[in-house]
Amino acid sequence: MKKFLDLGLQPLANSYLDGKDINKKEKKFRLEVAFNPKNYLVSILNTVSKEKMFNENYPYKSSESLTMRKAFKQFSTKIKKRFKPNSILEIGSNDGTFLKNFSKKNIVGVEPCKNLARITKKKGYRTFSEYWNQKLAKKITKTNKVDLIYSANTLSHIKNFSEIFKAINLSLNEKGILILEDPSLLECIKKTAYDQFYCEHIYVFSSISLQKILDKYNLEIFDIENTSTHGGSNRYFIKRKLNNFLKITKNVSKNFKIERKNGLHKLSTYKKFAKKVLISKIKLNKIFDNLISQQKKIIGYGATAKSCTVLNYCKIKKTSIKFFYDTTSFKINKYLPGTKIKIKKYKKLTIKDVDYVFLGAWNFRNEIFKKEREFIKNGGKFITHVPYPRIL
Ligand code: DWN
Repeated sequence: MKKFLDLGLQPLANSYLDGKDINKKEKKFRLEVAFNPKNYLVSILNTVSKEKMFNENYPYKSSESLTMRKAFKQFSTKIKKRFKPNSILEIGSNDGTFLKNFSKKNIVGVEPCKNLARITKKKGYRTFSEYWNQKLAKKITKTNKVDLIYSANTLSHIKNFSEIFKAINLSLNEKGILILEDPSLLECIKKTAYDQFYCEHIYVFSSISLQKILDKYNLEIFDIENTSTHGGSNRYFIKRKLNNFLKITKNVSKNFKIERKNGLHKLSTYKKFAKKVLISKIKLNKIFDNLISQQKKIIGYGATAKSCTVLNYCKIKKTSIKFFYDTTSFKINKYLPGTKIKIKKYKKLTIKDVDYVFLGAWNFRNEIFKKEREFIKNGGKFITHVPYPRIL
């Protein structure tokens, strides 16, 4: 493993603090990112146990953004049309934003965070509130293997992917399809989106690295879609190597080629990226310093896991950002880890209350700008750090 980036001491990204805990010492870890020249995998070096991150207090709900609700709905329609699966398993079903687009008898969810699993169970969907592994795979699919397994923004969170793929191989029909969706390493590098790295994002995959992993489990990518979700993601369509019924599309070789052209197989690319990250930090600090010297009122929008990395790495303090707005019930009236900036229940932005807004949820910029068009029309401004720090 070749270390190329040090994002400093970081708290756990989704560990929002209660008011009573604000003076307690937080657990921190060194967020370092490395490249493996053998399998091209990019991963963080120091990991946190899954139980500390994904438990009954997990605050992130996919349903909080219209963009995600729409994306899952549209993709569900596509799946039904293209693959006509009779049985589906979703690994990491969160609060059921994808799952609810299917009939209750056709889909099963796996979600270790009990607070989220409870939401889908209440709606009548069969949900196993456990970590995905071979034991669970045997329990769920003992008699009937499934036609399709879908997992979005989950594989990147699991250190031991060997167990994941072994469990998938146990559960999937011979002609079954596995669809994985995760942030694209290429987009992360292109956009200097270093905030894709935090405790939960153990890996940020490229298609060339994912195929190297899949080789070990006799699986192969037969199609790839590049999507705009979460700042640029890849949707990988995967089959068993022995299944010759599905042809490998040109998108696969196209993605491999583009990634190699952009040097995702070379350490030098990541070293260049690390230099850009440092420049990004300096520029973002300059923007904040300048606005603060003019006594502008700055707040944050979207208390994301990603913003934990940015704020702690750039050492942006609670004196710089008054508070964050967020729509998620689990986050409201809590404090951001590390910086201890308060999170308030979302209210429409007005120029009377705010001058500048730091876009924590930059990946939902279009949705947010649409919602806040009055604020923008009246001269309200946003601060973003992606693809480079600037005022919008
Ligand atoms: O992989 C992960 C992704 C999918 O979700 C997890 N490890 C954790 C989480 O990461 P994140 O917190 O960076 O995700 P989002 O989806 O960028 O978070 C958006 C946040 O912004 C949510 O807390 C909801 C909030 N929000 C808001 O308050 N108003 C979002 C929108 C669109 C809004 O209009």
